Amino acid sequence: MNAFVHHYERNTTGRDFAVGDIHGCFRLLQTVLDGVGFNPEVDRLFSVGDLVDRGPDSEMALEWIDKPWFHAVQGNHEDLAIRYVNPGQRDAAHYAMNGGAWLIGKTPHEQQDYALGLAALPYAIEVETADGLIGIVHADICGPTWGGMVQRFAEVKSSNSLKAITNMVLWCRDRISLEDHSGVPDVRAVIVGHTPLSSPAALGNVYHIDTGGWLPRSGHFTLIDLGTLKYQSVETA
Ligand SMILES: [Mn+2]
Repeated sequence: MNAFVHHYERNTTGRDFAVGDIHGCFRLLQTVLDGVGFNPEVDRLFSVGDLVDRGPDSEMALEWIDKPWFHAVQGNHEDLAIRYVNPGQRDAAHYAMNGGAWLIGKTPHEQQDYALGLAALPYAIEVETADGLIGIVHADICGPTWGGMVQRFAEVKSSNSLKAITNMVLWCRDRISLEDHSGVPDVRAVIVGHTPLSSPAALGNVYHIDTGGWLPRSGHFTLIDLGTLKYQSVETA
């Protein structure tokens, strides 16, 4: 195990859920959690990343990351935010086009705080469940197996070798666009977001749960119960 991959033991007292891309809709997400009777004392919520950009509450991201029951991986929008704050990579026009106006408008000190907080998130999370290990990444795993990806993360020696992995993990859409049903053999399931769908879709044991909760009118948040792998769609409009 390493800083890029976080591991969680089985939750023996409550439920575990994962949710698709949040994109600055934390208040809406809270109403969804209320809708399933989420109990922060015993339940846990895992996020496939893309906490920020586009929606109205992106500045609440650090507050949510601090919640003891909320555990997120980085998405490509965390990557965009971190890169925007890095002086050598700053491209305000590009980031604004991708929903980053909320961060562009902050002071340099505040921007630094957000970049550090988002960069502390892992790229992958694994959760023990009664029926086996479940992996969570933003877009897709890197390589054919979960264990192989974790091993590659552990062997990272340079920013280039990290980037070779995160290019896949944060950005890749091949599995969904090619309708690849081959799945991931060494885990019970993998949960991903990144590509908004009208309803959640399992390709083999890879569950795509981003139903565009942040999209006005057309979207809604989907939760997946990691115990049962059943979806819970909560209408909030
Ligand atoms: Mn994304």
